[in-house]
Amino acid sequence: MDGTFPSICRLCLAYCPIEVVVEGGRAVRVIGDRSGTPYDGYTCPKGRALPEQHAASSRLLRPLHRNGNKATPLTSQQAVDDIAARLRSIIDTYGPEAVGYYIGTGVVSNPTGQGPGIAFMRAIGSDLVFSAATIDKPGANVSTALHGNWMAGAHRMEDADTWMVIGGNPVISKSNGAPPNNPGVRLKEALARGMKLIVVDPRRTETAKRATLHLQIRPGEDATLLAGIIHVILSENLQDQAFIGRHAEGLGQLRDAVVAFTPDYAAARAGVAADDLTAAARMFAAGRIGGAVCSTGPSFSSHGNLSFYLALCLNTLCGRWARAGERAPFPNVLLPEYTPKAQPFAPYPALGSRVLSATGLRQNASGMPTGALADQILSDGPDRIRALFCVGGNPVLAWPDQARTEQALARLDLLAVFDYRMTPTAEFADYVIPPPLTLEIPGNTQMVEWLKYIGVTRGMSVPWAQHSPAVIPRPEGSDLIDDGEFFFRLAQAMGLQLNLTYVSGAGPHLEVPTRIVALDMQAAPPTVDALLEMECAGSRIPLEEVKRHPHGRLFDTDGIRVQEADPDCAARLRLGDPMMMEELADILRDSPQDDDRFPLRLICRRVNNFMNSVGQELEVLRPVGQGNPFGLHPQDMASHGLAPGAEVVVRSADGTVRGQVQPDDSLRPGTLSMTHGFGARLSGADDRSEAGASVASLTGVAERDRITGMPRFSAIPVSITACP
Ligand SMILES: Nc1nc2c(c(=O)[nH]1)N[C@H]1C(S)=C(S)[C@@H](COP(=O)(O)OP(=O)(O)OC[C@H]3O[C@@H](n4cnc5c(=O)[nH]c(N)nc54)[C@H](O)[C@@H]3O)O[C@H]1N2
Ligand SMILES: Nc1nc2c(c(=O)[nH]1)N[C@H]1C(S)=C(S)[C@@H](COP(=O)(O)OP(=O)(O)OC[C@H]3O[C@@H](n4cnc5c(=O)[nH]c(N)nc54)[C@H](O)[C@@H]3O)O[C@H]1N2
Ligand code: SF4
Ligand SMILES: [Mo]
Repeated sequence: MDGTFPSICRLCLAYCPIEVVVEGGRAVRVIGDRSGTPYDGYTCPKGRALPEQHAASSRLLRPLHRNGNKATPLTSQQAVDDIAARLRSIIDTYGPEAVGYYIGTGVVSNPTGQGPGIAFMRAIGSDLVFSAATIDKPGANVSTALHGNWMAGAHRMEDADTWMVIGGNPVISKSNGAPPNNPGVRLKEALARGMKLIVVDPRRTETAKRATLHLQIRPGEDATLLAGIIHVILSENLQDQAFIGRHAEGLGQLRDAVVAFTPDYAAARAGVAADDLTAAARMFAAGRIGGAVCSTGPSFSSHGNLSFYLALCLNTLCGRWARAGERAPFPNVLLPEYTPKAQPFAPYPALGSRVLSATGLRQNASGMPTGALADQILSDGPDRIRALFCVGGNPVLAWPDQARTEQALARLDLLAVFDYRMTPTAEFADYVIPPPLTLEIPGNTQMVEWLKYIGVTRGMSVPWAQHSPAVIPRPEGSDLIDDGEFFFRLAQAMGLQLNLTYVSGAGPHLEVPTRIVALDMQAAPPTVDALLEMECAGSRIPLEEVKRHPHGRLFDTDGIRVQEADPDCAARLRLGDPMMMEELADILRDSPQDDDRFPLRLICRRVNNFMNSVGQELEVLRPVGQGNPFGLHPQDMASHGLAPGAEVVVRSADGTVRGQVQPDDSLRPGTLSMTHGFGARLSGADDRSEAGASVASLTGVAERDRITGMPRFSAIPVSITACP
């Protein structure tokens, strides 16, 4: 049916409300929904390219079986039956632990599919479920475990007097650091009302340009800088002693651990002015409401857990948590009703019991360490992974050490990739299973709310919800299968029972008890609509009610106030976790060494046209021939004798890439900036330089975080030389 339909863009976690113009059963145009949503009609180039994404000639419309270089189409039922047979034989020979599952960022587009997939893994008896969370910000959940959580949630930026964003650029990423609903405008409003914004970033980003104070840090020194800020707050007695006295412990240990991080020492190491560091500490400690939020910058550049932990300590020292009587900062709408209480949830173990034999790394509060997944495939241990489901991910470009990733994928007995296009990862697959795309399936905004469980101060902080039915039919003659239906049919073919689990919380801190739903395995596969219904059963506002507002709605929060702490609550937030304090002491011991071979530091940056590797295939987002030029400060261009647009080779200890260099005066001198997600596979004969330079081939696994296995994706020592 033709017309203009309200819907939700689900390409990134902002979930912007959109209107889709449909002609002849095809989406022809996407515009922002201006009907008074809290997004004010915002869209980005990716969202406006949804019509091209859906109609792209590169899109896969039926499953493929690949054998060597030959790819043969097959029906979705054949794919299910073939994979069931091969999996049965692998499990019979090696046991269920030979099967792994990797959840990539693509599942953001249809989160319902993961319930059946994870239930399938449980049904076969394998706990080897990995996700991109452990190569993103695993420190978010690990630090929450070590520090404890606050049951009412953190302060909202919309109310804040003072705000600090550490290594994030929410104006572009719509992620950590500002609300996802049009973050640029939300920041502008907050600043206009007088909020002070501190941004810590080696680059003068779109967010840093708005900052009251920008600390242009030397990459990799966030923990040093934060320890310095805490030093100033404690030595000037700026902390909220009443809050700490009632709700926290370990102040003495933290105070001792930061003694050596004087403003002079910390600022010199972090490459900022000592006066600016002191000013940042005073600015952050002033005012009643505020928050410090870490994002990928500190996570990627080493000591990620510690940086996230120190940011939590900073919030606790200054009492940046919602108090009794205040409005609940994250009022659930499509999540269940719960009671936000002004009390701590005590720290809990950051490490699980499951040890991966290849690396000795353990499951952590963010999940299985994806940074060690390739090792698990290349291992000869008893828990070697031989079959992998890769759902909505692109390991070749996203995991560290690209050559090693490719070696691992090539070694698998069975690789099933769930993707709508032939990525460099899909080129290694035995089966490629394409799903329908967002405009062809229903969806709702529960996912955006759910983000609050990943670390703190994230997710939607206004009571917004929207549901969208499918707005266009699937392409004629296609045989597409969504992830949920696939795993249901696979379980049916293997005679397994699937039980879905719905968790509302972080670790053991649950807002409501976990719900388990047993699927009827004799019935037809649950549709995406049915899975959405199951997910939202028990939501504070019934899904039926949300559906009555096709353009979405801000639901009221009357009466949702933060409650007093339980009178017998003895839980305390922990400021001086011993493992973290020890890591802080390590930082004092090993000061950074300059390496003449690699005088520059590579940092990563996201851009508006791409969502990780998504969007590369569309000409509207990436005109023919346009790669990912490297950014270098004009001063460094000059000292290397490079002209704008020069062809260069960038080298790290782990690899080499070629590309063009462009001057970028927003960078801290001494850094080189690249955008990830570009590039082709390394093993393969043809020249694919038009795919751009792959950052993954410059990264290695030598410096994985010892707790999470988080690889180094930033602050990587590199050199640059002109091509002859
Ligand atoms: N060097 C370097 N490495 C990095 C990063 C970096 O900045 N630099 N970033 C890290 C971070 S933060 C992350 S989260 C990871 C990301 O790691 P991945 O999630 O593995 O990588 P993506 O490129 O996001 O892959 C998403 C895939 O999902 C597919 N997809 C899109 N929509 C759908 C859908 O509806 N269904 C299905 N089944 N598939 C779909 C896309 O085509 C794409 O191939 O990479 C990490 N790796
Ligand atoms: N348009 C767009 N949006 C996206 C994505 C995308 O690819 N494109 N990806 C999505 C994903 S998977 C994620 S995880 C989020 C990530 O969201 P963000 O974390 O906001 O990611 P970036 O925008 O790359 O911002 C990271 C910043 O860290 C800085 N940085 C690098 N090294 C350091 C360091 O050592 N210390 C400090 N303090 N800063 C450092 C970089 O200069 C950069 O500005 O974005 C999501 N949203
Ligand atoms: S920011 Fe862009 S990609 Fe993300 S949901 Fe909004 S329109 Fe879509
Ligand atoms: Mo990410």
